[in-house]
Amino acid sequence: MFDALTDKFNSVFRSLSGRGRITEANVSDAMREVRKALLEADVNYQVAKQFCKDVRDAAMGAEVIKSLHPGQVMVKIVNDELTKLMGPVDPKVYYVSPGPTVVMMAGLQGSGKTTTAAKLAKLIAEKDGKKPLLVADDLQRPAAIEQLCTLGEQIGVPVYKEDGIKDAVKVAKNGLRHARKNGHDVVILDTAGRLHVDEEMMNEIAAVARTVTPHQIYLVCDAMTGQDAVNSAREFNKRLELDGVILTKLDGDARGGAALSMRQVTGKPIKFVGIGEKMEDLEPFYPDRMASRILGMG
Ligand SMILES: Nc1nc2c(ncn2[C@@H]2O[C@H](COP(=O)(O)OP(=O)(O)O)[C@@H](O)[C@H]2O)c(=O)[nH]1
Ligand SMILES: [Mg+2]
Repeated sequence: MFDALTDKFNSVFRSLSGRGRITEANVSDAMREVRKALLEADVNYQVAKQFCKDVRDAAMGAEVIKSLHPGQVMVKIVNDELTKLMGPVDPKVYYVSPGPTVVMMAGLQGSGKTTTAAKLAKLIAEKDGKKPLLVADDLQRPAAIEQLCTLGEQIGVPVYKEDGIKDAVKVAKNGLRHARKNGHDVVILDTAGRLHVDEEMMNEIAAVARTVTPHQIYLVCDAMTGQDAVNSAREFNKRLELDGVILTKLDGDARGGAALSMRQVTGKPIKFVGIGEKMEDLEPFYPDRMASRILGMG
């Protein structure tokens, strides 16, 4: 994960530690290298620029230049700034009482909504002792319903579905009713995505959201698509009251641009990350742990 960035940071720190004394110019050179590395990692341009400025300011404030161990001081500063960049975030799922708590998944096609809906159901059933119901509300492709049913079976969570119906608002409403009747305290709605943000998809998902008024809306984004993920998140955020982002496929993301830019560009935190295809491959997101991992200390 993010190997190129880790290597680059480490070589920058090494170059600072290797000197007996460093100058302000050395720090500036180092930050130029860091900025280049961030841009190569597909971090948003403004975010990279601001990040480097913040690190430089903090470094001057901390008098890295006079320090006996400038490399170490810089590691700490960069670690803190990376943590700030991605946080703060509260990765808890909040439940309403009386339930059911309604959680809606939104996102582009292929981003991992269906998989993540099931992963999340498993997580909250096991960790929070909840009794979730998955609702198959992606009615665009028949295979989508089947896919959710297969996953539901695998994790032992029931799936509400209606075959041969195209009205996502109606199925969402009926799903909610079914949950109430059957004592489910959480409802997780899987919805339809498109390949790109378009009006039809946004209208449908906004209509579902208006009808069932979800308590939490998570946007599912594919980390491997880098800045495209961040830009589409910005579009979704204009239309839906997002509570946070679930960044999937982090296991296949060598660069890290989406993880590092998401919070700053969209204003929404990453709440969970997907780190594989298996049902247990969903983790709460902790900015400080991610920062340490990026710096090769995790
Ligand atoms: N490696 C990896 N694959 C994932 C992850 N999340 C989802 N996938 C895969 O991405 C593909 C699309 O996922 P799907 O849930 O069908 O996306 P949807 O169209 O948004 O519902 C599937 O093959 C999933 O197994 C993840 O965190 N890591
Ligand atoms: Mg799907």
